[in-house]
Amino acid sequence: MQEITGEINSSYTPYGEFKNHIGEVVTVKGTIHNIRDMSDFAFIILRTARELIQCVYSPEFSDFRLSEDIVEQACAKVSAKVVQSQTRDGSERYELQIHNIELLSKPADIPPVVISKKQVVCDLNVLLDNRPVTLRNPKERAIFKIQEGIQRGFRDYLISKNFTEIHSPKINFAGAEGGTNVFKLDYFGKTVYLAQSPQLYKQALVPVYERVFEIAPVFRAEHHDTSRHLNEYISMDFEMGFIDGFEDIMNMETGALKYIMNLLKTEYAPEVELLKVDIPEITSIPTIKFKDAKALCVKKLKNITDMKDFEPEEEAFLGKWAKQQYNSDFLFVTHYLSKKRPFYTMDDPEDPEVTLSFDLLFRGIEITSGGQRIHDYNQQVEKMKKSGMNPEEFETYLMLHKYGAPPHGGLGLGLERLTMHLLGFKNVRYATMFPRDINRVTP
Ligand code: AMO
Repeated sequence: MQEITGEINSSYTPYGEFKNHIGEVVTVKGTIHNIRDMSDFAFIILRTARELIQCVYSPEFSDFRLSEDIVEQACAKVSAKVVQSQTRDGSERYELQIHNIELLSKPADIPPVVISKKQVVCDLNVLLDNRPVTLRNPKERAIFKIQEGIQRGFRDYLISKNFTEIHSPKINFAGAEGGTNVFKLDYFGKTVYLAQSPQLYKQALVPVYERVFEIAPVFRAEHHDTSRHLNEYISMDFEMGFIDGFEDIMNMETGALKYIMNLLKTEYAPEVELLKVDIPEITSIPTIKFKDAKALCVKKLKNITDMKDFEPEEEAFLGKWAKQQYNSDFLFVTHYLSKKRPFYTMDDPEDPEVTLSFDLLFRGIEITSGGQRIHDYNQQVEKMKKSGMNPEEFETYLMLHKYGAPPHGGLGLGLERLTMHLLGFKNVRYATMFPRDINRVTP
């Protein structure tokens, strides 16, 4: 009988560890990423979980001989002697002189797109159509390693601030954000909706845990094909109770972003280097009220027709303005118009035309919406009625208010949007592993 002990025999040897094995023959498992045959010797690049390891084949190193079976994308167990050498700039590196290659599997065909060069060069649709393969390219996979770092930073930071991680249902009785962009679903003869956000549930959990967060997919039936909208995206949400004002939410987000950027610089340095990521320096984030930001846009830009919200050009302009004025890649815009914010948003008691809400712009695009919520039952029922909603349909949501809730607020941060702007992409699909948009549900 084979005993399963839970011990994992790792196939991954980080490159840095080779320095402890100079002169020894080591075994590394990986995929043959690239073969460069130089007639009397060859470079064989092995792709492991996070690295490319250069191995050198020469008939002088051992009795092992390369054969036609050894092709790119074959998986192999390579035994090689670690020899210290130097790169052209004089820094130290380790050369793996191949003693043997044991093939573990062989591909049935060559990849449809060249993935073994530095960059995958093809049209966005071809890149996405072949995602399972194009993601193997080191630069492509680095994007989503960075994305892992962002989520991990968000999670670690919030846990350190006593938040509880939750998972709210994605099949719901109503859309949380209002509007028409909800996906309807036939649920055993009843109409239900895919979650637009965890809003109603994260609020319900404030009287339970005070501080909660969730990182999960949400669904928006966006009918238009834009470079920044997806139909399914990952929302990083938090909600916190006993706040003194919505500034507490902005402070928590600023702290989380600082932590995330630092984590990327340290623990994701190889990917940051590979993708030449321009990590923003955050000390503090400036804020501007919506009406003042609008006035700036009206002064500087032509043809502004919508006075209740921003067009993408206005956000782009405000991004540049924040950079020039405050040397900041981020800008909080606060006090959005009441008419433009969802029913759960608290109006400013000093000016009920506006709300205690904010958006965060990063390099000129909205990545976050948030604010203080209504916690008083009568006030919430009143606002729902004003918004044309039937409070009776929201009975379970209103339990939160009816049975006592602290002043609270929170935010939602779009993971793909943040990744997109951090990496300088023009289209959010580059920052989405398997995008879902109006034209795409595969792969
Ligand atoms: P909102 O609807 O503004 O707010 O969404 C919050 C953030 O989610 C991202 N986002 C999107 N990303 C990709 N594709 C989309 N279609 C898309 N729609 C939104 C953006 C946006 O800033 N419940 C509130 C948050 C809160 O107040 O807690 C909400 O969902 O980055």
